[in-house]
Amino acid sequence: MTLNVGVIGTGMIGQDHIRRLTHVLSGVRVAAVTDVDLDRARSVADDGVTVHETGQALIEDPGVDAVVVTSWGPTHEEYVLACLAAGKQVFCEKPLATTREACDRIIDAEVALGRRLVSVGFMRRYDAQYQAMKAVVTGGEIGAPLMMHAAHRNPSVPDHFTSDMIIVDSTVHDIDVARFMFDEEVSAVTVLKPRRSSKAREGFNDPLFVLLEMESGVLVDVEASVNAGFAYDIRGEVVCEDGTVELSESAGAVVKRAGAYGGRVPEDWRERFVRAFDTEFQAWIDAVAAGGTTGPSAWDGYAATVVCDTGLAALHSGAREPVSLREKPDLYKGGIGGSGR
Ligand code: NAD
Ligand code: ISE
Repeated sequence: MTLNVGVIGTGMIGQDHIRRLTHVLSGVRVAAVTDVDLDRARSVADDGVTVHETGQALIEDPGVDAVVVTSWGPTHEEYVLACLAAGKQVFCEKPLATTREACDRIIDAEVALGRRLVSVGFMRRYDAQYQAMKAVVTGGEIGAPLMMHAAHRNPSVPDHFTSDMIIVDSTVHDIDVARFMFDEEVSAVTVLKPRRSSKAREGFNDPLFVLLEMESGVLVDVEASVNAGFAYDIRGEVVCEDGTVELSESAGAVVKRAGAYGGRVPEDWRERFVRAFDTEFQAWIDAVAAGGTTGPSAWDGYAATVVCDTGLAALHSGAREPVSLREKPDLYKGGIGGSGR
Protein backbone atom coordinates (compact mmCIF):
# COMPACT_ATOMS: atom_id res chain seq x y z
CA MET A 1 0.00 0.00 0.00
CA THR A 2 1.17 3.53 -0.76
CA LEU A 3 0.32 6.21 1.80
CA ASN A 4 -0.88 9.43 0.14
CA VAL A 5 0.45 12.37 2.13
CA GLY A 6 -0.54 16.03 1.91
CA VAL A 7 2.02 18.69 2.94
CA ILE A 8 0.88 22.06 4.36
CA GLY A 9 3.69 24.63 4.17
CA THR A 10 6.28 24.34 1.41
CA GLY A 11 9.06 26.49 2.90
CA MET A 12 12.49 25.31 3.96
CA ILE A 13 11.64 22.19 5.97
CA GLY A 14 8.48 21.48 3.95
CA GLN A 15 10.63 21.18 0.81
CA ASP A 16 13.19 19.03 2.61
CA HIS A 17 10.44 16.66 3.81
CA ILE A 18 8.85 16.57 0.32
CA ARG A 19 12.28 15.55 -1.04
CA ARG A 20 12.61 12.67 1.44
CA LEU A 21 8.98 11.56 1.03
CA THR A 22 9.40 11.56 -2.75
CA HIS A 23 12.95 10.28 -3.24
CA VAL A 24 14.20 8.60 -0.07
CA LEU A 25 11.44 6.79 1.81
CA SER A 26 9.24 3.87 0.83
CA GLY A 27 5.51 3.21 0.92
CA VAL A 28 4.61 6.87 0.54
CA ARG A 29 3.98 9.55 -2.06
CA VAL A 30 3.23 13.25 -1.84
CA ALA A 31 -0.31 13.52 -3.20
CA ALA A 32 -1.02 17.19 -2.43
CA VAL A 33 0.64 20.38 -1.23
CA THR A 34 -0.44 23.86 -0.19
CA ASP A 35 1.06 27.10 1.09
CA VAL A 36 -0.28 30.63 1.66
CA ASP A 37 2.33 31.44 -0.96
CA LEU A 38 0.60 29.49 -3.73
CA ASP A 39 3.37 30.17 -6.22
CA ARG A 40 5.81 28.48 -3.88
CA ALA A 41 3.47 25.48 -3.50
CA ARG A 42 3.11 25.23 -7.28
CA SER A 43 6.85 25.48 -7.78
CA VAL A 44 7.53 22.39 -5.63
CA ALA A 45 4.63 20.25 -6.93
CA ASP A 46 5.75 17.52 -9.31
CA ASP A 47 3.38 16.24 -12.01
CA GLY A 48 0.39 14.48 -10.46
CA VAL A 49 0.58 16.41 -7.17
CA THR A 50 -2.58 18.43 -6.42
CA VAL A 51 -2.01 22.02 -5.33
CA HIS A 52 -4.75 23.13 -2.92
CA GLU A 53 -5.62 26.77 -2.26
CA THR A 54 -6.00 26.20 1.50
CA GLY A 55 -4.85 23.82 4.17
CA GLN A 56 -8.47 23.02 4.97
CA ALA A 57 -9.12 21.89 1.38
CA LEU A 58 -6.00 19.69 1.50
CA ILE A 59 -7.10 18.06 4.75
CA GLU A 60 -10.57 17.37 3.33
CA ASP A 61 -9.19 15.92 0.07
CA PRO A 62 -10.25 12.23 -0.05
CA GLY A 63 -7.03 11.54 -1.97
CA VAL A 64 -5.01 12.55 1.11
CA ASP A 65 -4.64 9.76 3.70
CA ALA A 66 -2.45 11.63 6.19
CA VAL A 67 -1.11 15.16 6.63
CA VAL A 68 2.31 16.72 7.28
CA VAL A 69 2.21 20.24 8.78
CA THR A 70 5.33 22.31 8.05
CA SER A 71 3.88 25.82 8.03
CA TRP A 72 4.79 28.52 10.59
CA GLY A 73 4.29 27.57 14.24
CA PRO A 74 1.29 29.86 14.96
CA THR A 75 -0.68 28.09 12.18
CA HIS A 76 -0.13 24.56 13.54
CA GLU A 77 -3.07 24.52 15.97
CA GLU A 78 -5.65 25.22 13.27
CA TYR A 79 -4.36 22.47 10.98
CA VAL A 80 -3.83 19.85 13.68
CA LEU A 81 -7.37 20.44 15.00
CA ALA A 82 -8.76 20.17 11.45
CA CYS A 83 -6.95 16.84 11.00
CA LEU A 84 -8.43 15.57 14.26
CA ALA A 85 -11.90 16.68 13.12
CA ALA A 86 -11.35 14.85 9.80
CA GLY A 87 -10.02 11.74 11.59
CA LYS A 88 -6.68 11.91 9.71
CA GLN A 89 -3.24 11.12 11.06
CA VAL A 90 -1.06 14.22 11.26
CA PHE A 91 2.69 14.69 11.58
CA CYS A 92 3.26 18.23 12.88
CA GLU A 93 6.70 19.82 12.87
CA LYS A 94 7.69 21.41 16.17
CA PRO A 95 6.13 23.26 17.87
CA LEU A 96 2.83 21.41 18.29
CA ALA A 97 1.41 24.88 18.94
CA THR A 98 2.85 28.12 20.22
CA THR A 99 0.82 28.53 23.42
CA ARG A 100 -0.13 26.29 26.32
CA GLU A 101 -3.81 27.01 25.65
CA ALA A 102 -3.56 25.97 22.00
CA CYS A 103 -1.83 22.70 23.03
CA ASP A 104 -4.59 22.17 25.61
CA ARG A 105 -7.22 22.43 22.88
CA ILE A 106 -5.38 19.84 20.76
CA ILE A 107 -5.05 17.45 23.70
CA ASP A 108 -8.73 17.91 24.58
CA ALA A 109 -9.77 17.14 21.00
CA GLU A 110 -7.55 14.06 20.74
CA VAL A 111 -8.65 12.74 24.14
CA ALA A 112 -12.31 13.24 23.12
CA LEU A 113 -11.58 11.20 19.99
CA GLY A 114 -10.07 8.47 22.16
CA ARG A 115 -7.13 7.57 19.91
CA ARG A 116 -3.79 9.09 18.96
CA LEU A 117 -3.66 10.83 15.60
CA VAL A 118 -0.99 13.44 16.37
CA SER A 119 2.77 12.98 16.08
CA VAL A 120 5.20 15.85 16.73
CA GLY A 121 8.48 16.31 14.86
CA PHE A 122 11.11 16.05 17.59
CA MET A 123 13.54 14.25 15.32
CA ARG A 124 16.43 14.07 17.76
CA ARG A 125 14.73 11.07 19.37
CA TYR A 126 15.50 9.18 16.15
CA ASP A 127 19.15 10.22 15.98
CA ALA A 128 21.45 7.18 16.33
CA GLN A 129 23.79 9.03 18.70
CA TYR A 130 21.05 10.19 21.08
CA GLN A 131 19.53 6.70 20.99
CA ALA A 132 22.91 5.11 21.84
CA MET A 133 23.34 7.58 24.69
CA LYS A 134 19.87 6.82 26.05
CA ALA A 135 20.55 3.08 25.87
CA VAL A 136 23.61 3.55 28.12
CA VAL A 137 21.71 5.78 30.58
CA THR A 138 18.70 3.48 30.87
CA GLY A 139 20.87 0.34 30.85
CA GLY A 140 22.25 1.43 34.21
CA GLU A 141 25.81 0.33 33.40
CA ILE A 142 27.32 3.63 34.58
CA GLY A 143 24.95 4.18 37.49
CA ALA A 144 22.24 6.71 38.15
CA PRO A 145 22.25 9.91 36.08
CA LEU A 146 23.09 13.13 37.91
CA MET A 147 23.53 15.84 35.28
CA MET A 148 23.48 16.50 31.55
CA HIS A 149 25.52 19.14 29.74
CA ALA A 150 24.21 20.17 26.33
CA ALA A 151 25.13 22.72 23.69
CA HIS A 152 22.98 23.90 20.79
CA ARG A 153 25.05 26.11 18.50
CA ASN A 154 23.63 27.54 15.31
CA PRO A 155 26.09 29.19 12.91
CA SER A 156 23.75 32.14 12.32
CA VAL A 157 20.06 33.06 12.26
CA PRO A 158 17.94 35.44 10.17
CA ASP A 159 17.48 39.06 11.29
CA HIS A 160 13.98 38.45 12.66
CA PHE A 161 15.34 35.95 15.22
CA THR A 162 14.98 37.11 18.86
CA SER A 163 16.27 36.00 22.27
CA ASP A 164 12.83 34.49 22.96
CA MET A 165 13.24 32.36 19.82
CA ILE A 166 16.51 30.93 21.18
CA ILE A 167 14.24 29.23 23.70
CA VAL A 168 11.06 28.46 21.74
CA ASP A 169 12.63 27.71 18.37
CA SER A 170 16.01 26.18 19.27
CA THR A 171 16.20 25.06 22.93
CA VAL A 172 12.80 23.37 22.54
CA HIS A 173 14.73 20.44 21.00
CA ASP A 174 17.02 20.18 24.06
CA ILE A 175 13.95 20.33 26.32
CA ASP A 176 12.46 17.39 24.44
CA VAL A 177 15.78 15.53 24.59
CA ALA A 178 15.94 15.99 28.37
CA ARG A 179 12.40 14.58 28.77
CA PHE A 180 13.22 11.72 26.39
CA MET A 181 16.62 10.93 27.94
CA PHE A 182 15.40 10.68 31.53
CA ASP A 183 11.75 9.73 30.86
CA GLU A 184 10.48 12.40 33.24
CA GLU A 185 9.15 15.94 33.17
CA VAL A 186 11.00 19.22 33.68
CA SER A 187 10.02 20.79 37.01
CA ALA A 188 11.72 24.22 36.91
CA VAL A 189 13.66 26.49 34.56
CA THR A 190 16.30 29.19 35.14
CA VAL A 191 17.81 31.22 32.31
CA LEU A 192 21.10 33.10 32.68
CA LYS A 193 22.47 35.64 30.23
CA PRO A 194 26.22 35.20 29.66
CA ARG A 195 28.32 37.97 28.17
CA ARG A 196 26.71 38.93 24.85
CA SER A 197 28.43 37.70 21.71
CA SER A 198 29.74 40.61 19.65
CA LYS A 199 28.22 38.82 16.66
CA ALA A 200 24.70 39.23 18.10
CA ARG A 201 22.95 42.44 17.11
CA GLU A 202 22.24 45.14 19.76
CA GLY A 203 19.55 44.16 22.29
CA PHE A 204 19.75 40.46 21.39
CA ASN A 205 20.83 38.26 24.33
CA ASP A 206 22.89 35.57 22.67
CA PRO A 207 24.07 33.13 23.96
CA LEU A 208 21.71 31.98 26.72
CA PHE A 209 22.40 29.46 29.48
CA VAL A 210 19.27 27.45 30.24
CA LEU A 211 19.11 25.29 33.36
CA LEU A 212 16.40 22.62 33.48
CA GLU A 213 15.57 20.86 36.74
CA MET A 214 14.09 17.41 36.19
CA GLU A 215 11.55 15.88 38.61
CA SER A 216 14.16 13.44 39.99
CA GLY A 217 16.67 16.21 40.69
CA VAL A 218 18.79 15.57 37.57
CA LEU A 219 20.07 18.94 36.28
CA VAL A 220 20.37 19.69 32.56
CA ASP A 221 22.31 22.74 31.40
CA VAL A 222 21.94 23.94 27.82
CA GLU A 223 24.29 26.46 26.25
CA ALA A 224 22.21 27.87 23.43
CA SER A 225 23.99 30.11 20.92
CA VAL A 226 22.66 31.14 17.54
CA ASN A 227 25.60 33.15 16.19
CA ALA A 228 28.31 30.54 16.70
CA GLY A 229 29.61 31.23 13.21
CA PHE A 230 31.79 28.20 12.66
CA ALA A 231 29.13 25.51 12.10
CA TYR A 232 26.04 23.77 13.50
CA ASP A 233 27.37 22.11 16.64
CA ILE A 234 25.16 19.92 18.83
CA ARG A 235 26.68 18.44 21.99
CA GLY A 236 25.49 16.35 24.88
CA GLU A 237 27.05 14.56 27.83
CA VAL A 238 25.26 12.73 30.64
CA VAL A 239 27.16 12.47 33.91
CA CYS A 240 26.23 9.38 35.95
CA GLU A 241 27.43 8.03 39.32
CA ASP A 242 29.96 5.62 37.77
CA GLY A 243 30.84 7.22 34.46
CA THR A 244 29.82 9.54 31.66
CA VAL A 245 28.33 9.10 28.19
CA GLU A 246 28.49 11.67 25.43
CA LEU A 247 27.39 12.12 21.83
CA SER A 248 30.22 11.01 19.58
CA GLU A 249 32.01 13.80 17.79
CA SER A 250 30.85 12.93 14.30
CA ALA A 251 29.10 10.21 12.35
CA GLY A 252 31.75 10.60 9.66
CA ALA A 253 35.45 9.78 9.52
CA VAL A 254 38.25 11.26 11.61
CA VAL A 255 41.23 12.30 9.48
CA LYS A 256 44.73 12.39 10.98
CA ARG A 257 47.43 14.22 9.05
CA ALA A 258 50.35 16.55 9.59
CA GLY A 259 50.29 16.18 13.37
CA ALA A 260 46.58 16.99 13.68
CA TYR A 261 43.28 15.21 13.54
CA GLY A 262 39.80 16.36 12.59
CA GLY A 263 36.43 15.66 11.03
CA ARG A 264 33.47 17.50 9.62
CA VAL A 265 31.18 19.71 11.72
CA PRO A 266 27.72 19.91 10.07
CA GLU A 267 26.67 23.06 8.28
CA ASP A 268 23.10 23.09 9.57
CA TRP A 269 20.32 21.00 11.12
CA ARG A 270 19.47 19.42 7.77
CA GLU A 271 22.94 17.91 7.51
CA ARG A 272 23.30 16.98 11.21
CA PHE A 273 19.93 15.27 11.49
CA VAL A 274 19.36 13.99 7.95
CA ARG A 275 19.26 10.32 9.03
CA ALA A 276 17.15 11.12 12.09
CA PHE A 277 14.54 12.83 9.89
CA ASP A 278 14.54 9.87 7.48
CA THR A 279 14.14 7.35 10.31
CA GLU A 280 11.47 9.44 12.02
CA PHE A 281 9.38 9.69 8.85
CA GLN A 282 9.78 6.05 7.81
CA ALA A 283 8.63 4.96 11.27
CA TRP A 284 5.62 7.29 11.03
CA ILE A 285 4.72 6.14 7.49
CA ASP A 286 4.91 2.47 8.49
CA ALA A 287 2.83 3.03 11.64
CA VAL A 288 0.18 5.07 9.82
CA ALA A 289 -0.01 2.51 7.00
CA ALA A 290 -0.63 -0.12 9.69
CA GLY A 291 -3.52 1.95 11.08
CA GLY A 292 -1.84 3.67 14.04
CA THR A 293 0.84 6.24 14.74
CA THR A 294 4.19 6.53 16.49
CA GLY A 295 6.63 9.12 17.79
CA PRO A 296 6.34 12.03 20.19
CA SER A 297 2.71 12.61 21.14
CA ALA A 298 0.53 15.68 21.60
CA TRP A 299 1.44 15.38 25.30
CA ASP A 300 5.14 15.67 24.39
CA GLY A 301 4.33 18.71 22.26
CA TYR A 302 2.29 20.23 25.09
CA ALA A 303 4.99 19.61 27.73
CA ALA A 304 7.70 21.13 25.51
CA THR A 305 5.60 24.25 24.86
CA VAL A 306 4.82 24.70 28.57
CA VAL A 307 8.52 24.36 29.47
CA CYS A 308 9.34 26.92 26.74
CA ASP A 309 6.71 29.31 28.16
CA THR A 310 8.29 28.83 31.58
CA GLY A 311 11.71 29.44 30.06
CA LEU A 312 10.49 32.74 28.61
CA ALA A 313 9.18 33.74 32.05
CA ALA A 314 12.58 32.83 33.53
CA LEU A 315 14.44 34.79 30.82
CA HIS A 316 12.40 37.90 31.56
CA SER A 317 12.22 37.59 35.38
CA GLY A 318 15.78 36.42 35.94
CA ALA A 319 14.33 34.04 38.54
CA ARG A 320 13.92 30.27 38.83
CA GLU A 321 10.44 29.52 37.48
CA PRO A 322 8.53 26.33 38.38
CA VAL A 323 6.83 24.37 35.58
CA SER A 324 3.15 23.61 36.02
CA LEU A 325 1.63 20.87 33.83
CA ARG A 326 -1.99 19.75 33.65
CA GLU A 327 -2.84 16.22 34.71
CA LYS A 328 -1.69 13.73 32.08
CA PRO A 329 -4.67 12.10 30.33
CA ASP A 330 -4.76 8.28 30.25
CA LEU A 331 -4.32 8.38 26.45
CA TYR A 332 -0.69 9.44 26.97
CA LYS A 333 0.20 7.32 29.99
CA GLY A 334 3.02 4.77 29.78
CA GLY A 335 6.24 6.76 29.44
CA ILE A 336 7.30 9.82 27.56
CA GLY A 337 6.46 9.59 23.88
CA GLY A 338 8.04 7.39 21.27
CA SER A 339 11.52 7.02 19.88
CA GLY A 340 10.95 4.92 16.80
CA ARG A 341 12.85 2.00 18.28
P1 NAD B 1 9.67 28.67 6.35
O1 NAD B 1 9.32 30.08 6.62
O2 NAD B 1 10.85 28.38 5.47
O3 NAD B 1 8.42 27.93 5.70
C1 NAD B 1 7.13 27.99 6.24
C2 NAD B 1 6.13 27.98 5.10
O4 NAD B 1 4.81 28.00 5.66
C3 NAD B 1 6.25 29.20 4.19
O5 NAD B 1 6.35 28.78 2.84
C4 NAD B 1 4.96 29.98 4.45
O6 NAD B 1 4.48 30.70 3.31
C5 NAD B 1 4.01 28.85 4.83
N1 NAD B 1 2.84 29.26 5.60
C6 NAD B 1 2.76 30.22 6.55
N2 NAD B 1 1.50 30.30 7.03
C7 NAD B 1 0.77 29.36 6.37
C8 NAD B 1 -0.56 28.95 6.43
N3 NAD B 1 -1.44 29.53 7.26
N4 NAD B 1 -0.96 27.94 5.63
C9 NAD B 1 -0.08 27.35 4.78
N5 NAD B 1 1.20 27.71 4.67
C10 NAD B 1 1.64 28.70 5.45
O7 NAD B 1 9.85 27.97 7.76
P2 NAD B 1 10.57 26.59 8.08
O8 NAD B 1 11.96 26.85 8.55
O9 NAD B 1 10.34 25.66 6.96
O10 NAD B 1 9.75 26.14 9.40
C11 NAD B 1 8.46 25.60 9.33
C12 NAD B 1 8.15 24.85 10.62
O11 NAD B 1 9.09 23.79 10.78
C13 NAD B 1 8.26 25.70 11.90
O12 NAD B 1 7.29 25.29 12.80
C14 NAD B 1 9.67 25.36 12.42
O13 NAD B 1 9.78 25.50 13.82
C15 NAD B 1 9.79 23.90 12.02
N6 NAD B 1 11.19 23.51 11.80
C16 NAD B 1 11.63 22.39 12.41
C17 NAD B 1 12.96 22.02 12.27
C18 NAD B 1 13.48 20.81 12.97
O14 NAD B 1 14.70 20.72 13.14
N7 NAD B 1 12.66 19.86 13.34
C19 NAD B 1 13.83 22.78 11.48
C20 NAD B 1 13.32 23.90 10.85
C21 NAD B 1 12.00 24.26 11.01
C1 ISE C 1 15.25 25.36 13.75
O1 ISE C 1 13.92 25.80 13.66
C2 ISE C 1 15.28 23.93 14.17
O2 ISE C 1 14.32 23.35 14.56
C3 ISE C 1 16.64 23.38 14.28
O3 ISE C 1 16.62 22.00 14.58
C4 ISE C 1 17.32 24.13 15.38
O4 ISE C 1 18.62 23.65 15.60
C5 ISE C 1 17.39 25.61 15.05
O5 ISE C 1 18.00 26.28 16.13
C6 ISE C 1 15.98 26.16 14.82
O6 ISE C 1 16.07 27.52 14.42
